[in-house]
Amino acid sequence: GSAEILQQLRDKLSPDGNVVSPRGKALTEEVFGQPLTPIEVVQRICDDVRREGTQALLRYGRQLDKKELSADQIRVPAADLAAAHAGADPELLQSIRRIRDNVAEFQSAILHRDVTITPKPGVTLTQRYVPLHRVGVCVPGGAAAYPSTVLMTVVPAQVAGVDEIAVVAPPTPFGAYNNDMLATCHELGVTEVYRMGGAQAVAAMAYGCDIVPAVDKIVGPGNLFVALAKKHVYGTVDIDSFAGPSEVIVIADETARADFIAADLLAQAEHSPGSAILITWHEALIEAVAVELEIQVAQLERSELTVDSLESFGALILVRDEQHACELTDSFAPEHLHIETANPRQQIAQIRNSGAAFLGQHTPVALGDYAAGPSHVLPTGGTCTWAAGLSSNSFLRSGSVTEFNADAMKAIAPDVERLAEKEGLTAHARSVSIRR
Ligand code: HSO
Ligand code: ZN
Repeated sequence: GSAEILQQLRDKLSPDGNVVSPRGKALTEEVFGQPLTPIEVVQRICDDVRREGTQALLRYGRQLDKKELSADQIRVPAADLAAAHAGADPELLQSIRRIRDNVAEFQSAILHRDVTITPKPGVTLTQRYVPLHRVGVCVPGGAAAYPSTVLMTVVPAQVAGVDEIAVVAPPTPFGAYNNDMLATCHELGVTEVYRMGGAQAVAAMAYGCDIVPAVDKIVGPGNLFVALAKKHVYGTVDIDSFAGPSEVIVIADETARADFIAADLLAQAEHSPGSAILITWHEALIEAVAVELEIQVAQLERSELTVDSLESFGALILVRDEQHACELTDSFAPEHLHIETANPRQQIAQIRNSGAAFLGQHTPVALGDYAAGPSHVLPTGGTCTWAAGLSSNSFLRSGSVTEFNADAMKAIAPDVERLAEKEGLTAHARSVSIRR
């Protein structure tokens, strides 16, 4: 039945971001002396960092990240950033500069611009957009290094005109000690980089402490604890959407190449956990892709993890027709949608929900992950029905500006007075009538 398939697929589509590794579970039990849920753990950490500031930040770094750092070792020294840059592969730096230009060009073009209207003589109404003053960017550093995440968060923020950008990464070889990540920060002109991760880093940026001044918004991906901490501090600061484990749905027809599709599914599964689903109405493609998956997976570097991920969160789905494929995709609202058909615009027109869409066989998702221009920080787990991916506009807030002249004020006054009287707010009414 359709409902049953939907449920099965939903389970596949969202690798469970709520699972804490056995190691993580044992560790938090050791630190807190009792079994706590991830939400409880995050609450404790955030409350402690808010109350005790730097001391709690250092303590949790020591206990959870197993890294003994003193207060003056948390911030990466300017000399270390410069050294990482000086020692970086020159070709990597050239790629980073080209990618920065691609991202900046797109993110500038989509930036909201102030809108002013004059609906009546003597009235001007403006919606203006102002950049946030100070933002914090979380860069992961557990399973792999992500210089690309620095590009996909920092460049949109810079384009928006954010004054101060703080980058935090856990004190690991893939995190704050990763040369490529540090070199990328330096290349982009980021001078504030901190060796801290997890919920404690999020709390430190939200509440501020001796080491890190408080920010206005925290963005960027992270593990479950980072995500829960961002939710916890929302309201004190703004946050971006919930970016959990990565997902892709590939829609393909008889014109698609099985080897390309297999490569696309594997690229997503490689995130492990990463969910990778093919939906097609061309029956022969299912078998062809399955064969290709077998061949290609053996050649990959992270092949074991990738196979695990594919087995748990992968699927090859045969549907009746094109329309069915589009409906199914829409109801899952995937983070990434890749349409490999003869005329992908025909399908995308029927699909409302996807964090980012990639059209045609020459547009693998990896182009967007690394270089095209739109940010790769995207809503996952079906949240793109209400959330948008990160962009330069995520770093603006809007406000209105209203101005009336005397005649225009007198013209609108009766309506204002009438409503104010109805609400029993006579001082409101009087602030208008006194001017007539
Ligand atoms: N697919 C990830 C982004 C990424 N891929 C970074 C490789 N590096 C989330 O959109
Ligand atoms: Zn990716």
